[in-house]
Amino acid sequence: LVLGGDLARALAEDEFIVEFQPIVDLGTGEVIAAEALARWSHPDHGELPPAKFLDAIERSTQLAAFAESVLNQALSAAVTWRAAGYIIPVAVNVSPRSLLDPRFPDSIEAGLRRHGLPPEALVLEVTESLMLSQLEVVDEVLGALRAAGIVLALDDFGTGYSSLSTLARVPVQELKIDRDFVSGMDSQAEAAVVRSTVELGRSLQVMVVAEGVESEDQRRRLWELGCPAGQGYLFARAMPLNALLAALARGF
Ligand code: G
Ligand code: G
Ligand code: MN
Ligand code: NA
Repeated sequence: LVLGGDLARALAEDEFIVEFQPIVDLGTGEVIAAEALARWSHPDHGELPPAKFLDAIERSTQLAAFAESVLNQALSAAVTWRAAGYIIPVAVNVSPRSLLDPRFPDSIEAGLRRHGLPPEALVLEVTESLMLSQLEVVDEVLGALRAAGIVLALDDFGTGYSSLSTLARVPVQELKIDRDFVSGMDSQAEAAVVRSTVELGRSLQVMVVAEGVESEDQRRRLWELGCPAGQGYLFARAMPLNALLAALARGF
């Protein structure tokens, strides 16, 4: 149970931290991006995953402050790895509700400016809820982000709220195949979803990333299906910035 006072303290005390999971070129093994994943470094409960607090934040008045904190940590990390010679974007997850805030694009652009980063240094991973998909403001917000040159990725692609209807409306440059399809590739149906998504990506000329790649076998099958990129425990778990920098330097 997360209480409002807890969240306020956590934000004031910078208890929300960000770890980074590499996204890898399935052909060369090179790291081509890193996804920022939030954790709550809780004084009493240790490190808590998003499943333990994200709902509470999204229902609270603290969502914008939380998103701002994650964005700042992610952009600051991108500045650090770019200075070390790794010119790869950072991917940041966006709560559906943030897409209802007309000031959201400005806050993103201001963050990039503050960190002296070009728009292509950032990928925003979005999903949509059914309710939100009916609202024009979401389209305006996504349009403004796209117009500013920020790359949009459709997260959890193939699942309920992140599907073909969204793709038809939202100007995305990347599809992230949900990990359920990757773990289920042994079955005909899941393999077909992966294959179709890869083909969709090719015809739309957008990047495709497979999530939840856990085995060498899955990596090989994805590559055979033409999937260009992957992310998952096979390559690395999310890790603190310092560990990512070390891993980039020595190779994965
Ligand atoms: O890191 P982990 O495997 O526990 O992430 C679980 C879920 O939390 C994923 O769906 C991920 O998209 C989401 N998530 C992680 N960090 C953030 C964040 O900073 N903002 C939002 N909105 N979602 C996040
Ligand atoms: O929804 P989103 O794609 O943002 O979720 C990312 C989540 O997936 C994070 O919670 C991350 O820890 C988790 N994750 C990353 N790689 C793997 C993996 O190989 N297997 C599983 N089961 N989860 C993974
Ligand atoms: Mn994601
Ligand atoms: Na996902």
